[in-house]
Amino acid sequence: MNNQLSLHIPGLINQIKSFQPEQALKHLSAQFGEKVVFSSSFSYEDQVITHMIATQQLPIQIFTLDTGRLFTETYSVWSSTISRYQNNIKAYYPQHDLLESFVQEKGPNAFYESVENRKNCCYIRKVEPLKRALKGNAIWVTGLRAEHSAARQDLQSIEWDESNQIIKYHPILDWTTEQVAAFIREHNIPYNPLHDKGFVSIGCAPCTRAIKSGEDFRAGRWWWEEADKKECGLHEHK
Ligand code: ADX
Ligand code: SF4
Repeated sequence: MNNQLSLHIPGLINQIKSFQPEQALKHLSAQFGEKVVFSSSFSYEDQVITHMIATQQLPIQIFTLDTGRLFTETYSVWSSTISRYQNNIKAYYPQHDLLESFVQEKGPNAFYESVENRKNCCYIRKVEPLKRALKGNAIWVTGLRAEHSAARQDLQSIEWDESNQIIKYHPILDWTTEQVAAFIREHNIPYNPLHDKGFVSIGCAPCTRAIKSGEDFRAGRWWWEEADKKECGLHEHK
């Protein structure tokens, strides 16, 4: 932690500790202006945060990482979100030269063949574009929730991201699934219909499946890999 930005963390934790997520987002954007950005994968959680940002007209740039392999349903909820909120959602894409040579060399579904291929695909389609999206910003808002995995239980709602040199803020880290669902219902927020079909954590289509009741929330992500390999590099702690 040698970046000047990280010095804000203790003060911020103190300032927002009694705030609801809506108020905290407002407070952070008042303090850091347009240097607060929010990454949305149009998940249940992300839709809650988009609603909070849009209805308060906060100057927080919402962005998504379009891997090119998302579910059709994800593109539909992206579209209905723009219609509902009339907001601007910036899409980041993989660098075409990196992707072209990767697919040329390894084939379109190389992620099933090895963890190395899978991590390279995630790097090209998500991590590298994420780095461009975060560059020069101060706060990265995410929809991470503690319930999603054991590794996420220990997160703090405000934390320092060493690899991206940015402050991360997870406004609904401690919300339960029921709280998220109730908020979505109450405000009639558009959401990904796959959530009604057993999909909990939704990423790219070839790498996500529905889970059975009682299974770990992230069991449907990269299900063919061992649990300790399942991280895509967006969030370092997993
Ligand atoms: S991942 O690391 O496994 O891919 P997960 O799907 O749990 O992440 O989502 C956690 C948070 O990461 C989301 O709430 C969102 O902030 C961010 N995120 C994940 N995927 C994307 C994406 N494709 N575009 C933008 N943000 C994303
Ligand atoms: Fe590639 Fe699958 Fe990672 Fe998406 S989740 S970037 S398709 S390996």
